[in-house]
Amino acid sequence: MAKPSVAEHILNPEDEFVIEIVPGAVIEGNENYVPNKVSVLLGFTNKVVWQNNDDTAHTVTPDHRQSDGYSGEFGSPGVMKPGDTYEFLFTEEQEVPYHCQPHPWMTGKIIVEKSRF
Ligand SMILES: [Cu+2]
Repeated sequence: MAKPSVAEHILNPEDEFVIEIVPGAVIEGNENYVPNKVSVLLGFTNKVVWQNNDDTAHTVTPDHRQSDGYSGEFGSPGVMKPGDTYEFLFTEEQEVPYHCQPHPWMTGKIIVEKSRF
């Protein structure tokens, strides 16, 4: 399928949004994805980067299969080792609940919204 054409400001947003997998995230009850529930704005912060700062491997896995018309399938390809990052460019409004495959108590959510400006 051909990629949809996407506005330049959405392809090259002003900022990236960083979500840290914090040290100790592997332990149930600890904070894990920080911040945990985030709204990002198309054209501003729709490029999201997960950074694994824990000393354990983790994943970013959608709760339900999720794809973006431009960027394709969402989710880290396999595990993210300590120090690894995973980035994804969201180009459409969507809600993305996700979790860590080996540690299902680790959960987060991204809400991608249209800018009203
Ligand atoms: Cu994990």
